Amino acid sequence: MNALKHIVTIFLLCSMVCTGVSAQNARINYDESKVPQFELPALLTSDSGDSIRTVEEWETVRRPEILDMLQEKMFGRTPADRIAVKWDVISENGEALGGKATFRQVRFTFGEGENTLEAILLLILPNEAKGKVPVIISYNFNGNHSTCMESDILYPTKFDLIAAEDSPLRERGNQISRWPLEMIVDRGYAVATMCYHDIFPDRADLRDRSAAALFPDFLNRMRDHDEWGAIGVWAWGYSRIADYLETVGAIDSNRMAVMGHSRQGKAAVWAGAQDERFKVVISNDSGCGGAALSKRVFGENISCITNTFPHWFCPGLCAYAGNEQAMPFDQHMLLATIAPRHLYVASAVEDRWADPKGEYLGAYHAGEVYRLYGLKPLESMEMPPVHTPIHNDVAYHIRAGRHDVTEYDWKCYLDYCDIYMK
Ligand code: GTR
Repeated sequence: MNALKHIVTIFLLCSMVCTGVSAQNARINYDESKVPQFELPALLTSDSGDSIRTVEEWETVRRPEILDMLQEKMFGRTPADRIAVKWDVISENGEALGGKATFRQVRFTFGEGENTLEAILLLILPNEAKGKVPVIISYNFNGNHSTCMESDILYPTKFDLIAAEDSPLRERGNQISRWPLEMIVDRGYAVATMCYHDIFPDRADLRDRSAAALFPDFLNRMRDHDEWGAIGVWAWGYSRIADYLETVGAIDSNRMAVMGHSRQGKAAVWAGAQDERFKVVISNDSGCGGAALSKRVFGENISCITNTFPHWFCPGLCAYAGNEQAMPFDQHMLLATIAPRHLYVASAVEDRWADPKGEYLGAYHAGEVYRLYGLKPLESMEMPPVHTPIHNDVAYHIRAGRHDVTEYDWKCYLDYCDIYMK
């Protein structure tokens, strides 16, 4: 009898959870005709109501206001404190990729004493280079070992928290299709990649194992409305990788690009917004909280993202769950803070969850600031056809297929970097 009661209870609980999930899914809009009328917050009007007419006014008044608002209401505040970082080269293989590249693994040790965190960077340098090379910095999801077949590439430092003993994530090259390293190296670029779990293991309960826990006052700040979330910490990590690359003789640190896919694309644009060393900033399918306009409420929305990933943003973002029209900012403002540096937003046709049109419009509306600099942004509100990249100072493409990073995406990014970073 008791067993029966348990079964009934479990069944009832399951159906409650499922109804919750389907009720939430029912609220996801995929119908363009149901996109609400919305007004985007003005890029070129200051908080005190003044028009911003010059680059100087933008740089001294409006851009800092926007960055401050994004810290307060979306990503949380990046701590100003500097923490110690030590770099140790742990291996160097000059014969990687059939002799085309040198693979260097570098251990980053953040912090000192008891409270430290380790991360491993894989730096891939083209062997055929004449002089210093440009570099593309990009996190990977499944570990450095997932990007290639080289046998000596180490697992991420906190892999045991993320991947069980028999997990397919442990297979070498399990995301190799996202990393056409030979093509990138052949075109003269270095790649610097690190597993994002090394910086913040991507689970709400693992915050105390992340780089955030190295900062003073970490525990007291945890519930502050503007305490930084994982995306902020990943963005901070991108900058720490740039610090190291500035010390590498083979790298031209004036030509550093940051590229991220999806959640790492959100982190890439936030890193690009805050750190002007990134000369090209690439958002691959970054969607909600990245390039896509939130006020369209198409595909993933603020309610879903803050519920499913409570650790990604600052707690204050929850104020806009189901209430996007009250947001005093939108993603075109985030993208505009990257100007006059180069911005590339890319989408995939089947990736409706990320709202390709919203991603395009985010980049399009950022154009107002690029125009202030005399640069050429996206010129039409209409999206280009599939596989027709626009490589203006602000760039965009949409390709066929699903949420992913493909060789086509990389080829487009390299073509763009050839124009603006070579
Ligand atoms: C999804 C999430 C998106 C996107 C994606 C990813 O589940 O809802 O915002 O970040 O994950 O990172 O692949």
